[in-house]
Amino acid sequence: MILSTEQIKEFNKNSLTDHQNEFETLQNKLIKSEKNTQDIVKKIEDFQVAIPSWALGAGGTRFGRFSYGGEPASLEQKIADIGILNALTRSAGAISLHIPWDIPSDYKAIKELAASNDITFDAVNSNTFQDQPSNKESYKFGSLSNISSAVRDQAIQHNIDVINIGNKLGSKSLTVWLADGSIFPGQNNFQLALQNTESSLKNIYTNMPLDWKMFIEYKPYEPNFYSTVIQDWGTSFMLANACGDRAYSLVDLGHHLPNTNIEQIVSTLMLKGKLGGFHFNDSKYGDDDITVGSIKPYALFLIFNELVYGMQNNTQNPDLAWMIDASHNIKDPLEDIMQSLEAILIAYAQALLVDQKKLKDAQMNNDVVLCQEILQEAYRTDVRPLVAQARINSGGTKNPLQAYRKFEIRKTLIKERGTHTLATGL
Ligand code: RM4
Ligand code: MN
Ligand code: MN
Repeated sequence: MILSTEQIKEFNKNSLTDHQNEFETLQNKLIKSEKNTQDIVKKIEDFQVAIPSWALGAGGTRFGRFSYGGEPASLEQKIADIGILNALTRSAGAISLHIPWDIPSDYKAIKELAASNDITFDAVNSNTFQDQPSNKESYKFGSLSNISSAVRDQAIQHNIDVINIGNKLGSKSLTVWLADGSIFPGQNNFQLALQNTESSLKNIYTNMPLDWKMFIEYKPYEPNFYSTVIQDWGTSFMLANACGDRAYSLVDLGHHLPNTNIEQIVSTLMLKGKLGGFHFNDSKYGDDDITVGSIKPYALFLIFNELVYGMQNNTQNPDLAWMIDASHNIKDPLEDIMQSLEAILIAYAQALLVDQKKLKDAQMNNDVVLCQEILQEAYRTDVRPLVAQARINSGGTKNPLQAYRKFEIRKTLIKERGTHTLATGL
């Protein structure tokens, strides 16, 4: 299903006057506080978030999975879904492939399909947390950290294969997330597991093309419940440093123990020029992978405040690879992703409103009350007209979710694909 520019323009027409009024009111308010609205809108327009190839079907838990009609059954259909998201939002201009769940069969055709949907290939993700039928060795007791060199070699080779696949598509980065760890005390020698992981990662690193980056993701627990080899940002940072200049840490919002100060982690990594990738989702208890901003929108804003500060001040840190890493158990995946995209752009826009200069002055005067006022002034501003304006400027819809329902996209997808398709992924 392809959405035409005319359809989108026609849809926007209905609410354009209301939108313009809302936008102008906000613009006038922001001018009074010396904010450059055009500049902010342009920044929102430029913000592109990759959609993972494994998040377009219904997700599940270990207790079950409730499928969704019209799920994409092939990589081609997944790209078509992201094409729809991108046409409506203009902020989902990339796909992040998970290998081996989504290995292209015809590279030329896949590249053309992606290009015709204005989609680029972002980081490729390796998978050494599941055994594949073609694997000789098992990852039951770890992959890059395994005590057996045969298992480690297989996992290293898989990552090299993933790099080669990504390279053919124009990807420029590899994300490594390891499930490696132990379920019971005494099961692993921590030092040996870490040493093995470091040497395996170094091996993969030397096999990356020179213009590639490696992102090392961390996570405190799950699927291992006692210890995880790359459990936190410190371990990821240490490993990235050991690998070299083009290795970075990756922050996934759900990969922290409850109440961790993620904004401070972001700030530290950016100061050290080592924050490379970012996975968005939200959670209440663990790696829940639910809709961005659905549980802790203020925390998301504080994180964005540090991201914006870092993007403006830390030239030592590269441009970040943004991705939504969420799972959709009971919502239409495309609607859920649009809600996440909206939450991301709202938090970004709010963070762009923070008066950095005033905040610094207030900090220098130890005016704690004023510091909080400055942050909350930005957070409490309804920035939705800025986000809508950015979308309209770049050819998207004023309200993607409304448009999606108005155009009855899910109904069309079910008609095209059937009710019982199944997407690859978790
Ligand atoms: C992990 C992690 C990775 C993702 C897998 C599917 O928990 O977040 O980024 O690739 O899930
Ligand atoms: Mn992740
Ligand atoms: Mn995760």
